[in-house]
Amino acid sequence: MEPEWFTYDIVAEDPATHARAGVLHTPHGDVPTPIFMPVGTKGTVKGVLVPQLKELGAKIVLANTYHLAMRPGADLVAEMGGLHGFTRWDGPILTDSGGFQVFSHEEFCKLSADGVRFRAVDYDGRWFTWTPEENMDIAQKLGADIVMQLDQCVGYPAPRSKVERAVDLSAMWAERCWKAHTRTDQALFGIVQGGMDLTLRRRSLQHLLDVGDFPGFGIGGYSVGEDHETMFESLAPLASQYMPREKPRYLMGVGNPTTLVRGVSYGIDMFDCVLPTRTARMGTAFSSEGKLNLRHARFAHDAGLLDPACTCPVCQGGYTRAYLHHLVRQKEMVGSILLSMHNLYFLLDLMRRARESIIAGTYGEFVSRWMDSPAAKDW
Ligand code: PRF
Ligand code: ZN
Repeated sequence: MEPEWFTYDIVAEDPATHARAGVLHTPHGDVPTPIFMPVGTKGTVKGVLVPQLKELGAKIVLANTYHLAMRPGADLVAEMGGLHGFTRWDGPILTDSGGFQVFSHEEFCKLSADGVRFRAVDYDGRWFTWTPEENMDIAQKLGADIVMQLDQCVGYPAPRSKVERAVDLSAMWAERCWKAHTRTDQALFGIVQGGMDLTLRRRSLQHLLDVGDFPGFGIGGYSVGEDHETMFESLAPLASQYMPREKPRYLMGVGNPTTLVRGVSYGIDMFDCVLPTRTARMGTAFSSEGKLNLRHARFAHDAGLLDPACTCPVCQGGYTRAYLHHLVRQKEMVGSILLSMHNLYFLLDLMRRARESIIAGTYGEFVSRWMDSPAAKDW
């Protein structure tokens, strides 16, 4: 059953590409699409406070069911008013199932008929078993606006038989998640798997369409070691020709600017990735000139702004590259914070401008301009 308040409106469709601009309505507010969603795995976007996230223009943030189930535990979060009450972010929240995290330590992960048995290697190393029903129980206690089904993500390259098994298992889990999920103020998204094979991708999508009327769809299993062209070979037709037009499409765990720009042209609506915040903590910034590594000695005497073309609070605040270089070299927290803010803004603003150009009917030109710009060369 589709929750009555969770609707997706398409506002505009670009005439030259498959891009669309829309609005996702959730109990904690509207989300304009296309959108980039900052990642707050453990209940905080690393280094960025809620008022700053709002100032940057974040409309929805992610959290992770696996990490929060380990620490502090779903019952504790529920006791504190769910993720909204606990974290003080009062806007829309999406939780990923944790399937991806569990399968990322393949040697400590066993599939059983009933679910997945895994070792919490990031925590105390204990063994846990999760059924799809238990996973949904945790997601419902955390109380995000959008929750993802439990799925199996396969790396690349992988034998076809392995990808096929993951498609079948993810389909079975989709059905069990669908049946176990009862909160009507929360939308459950199915996840399309199938590796780089369009036939398997279509099979996975068909399974989901057979299970129920999911209010939206994740596209998992990309950006797992393949190059960009390999990814788009199956992703482009999947998104632009086969996924239902009237439902939001969420490309999971992909955050480099050029992939966002191209993904939108194939009809992707939502993205998330740790890239902006993780690279920021290593001293790397997105910019209109391409990738900048602020640790580099060439910035030591650079009195210029981080990115003169950027309208984020950091670039507008007048911070020089020399200062950022110093902070990053000295491992000062504020260096990570300022770069995280700039990088998040860069992707949030990129999607905001993409949306405007879709509404203006000029997204094809937006893509060409981006691909020809120095910003595109490193990503
Ligand atoms: N499944 C889930 N989360 C994910 C992925 C997936 O395949 C990916 C793959 N890029 C990122 N996050 N549940
Ligand atoms: Zn900036």
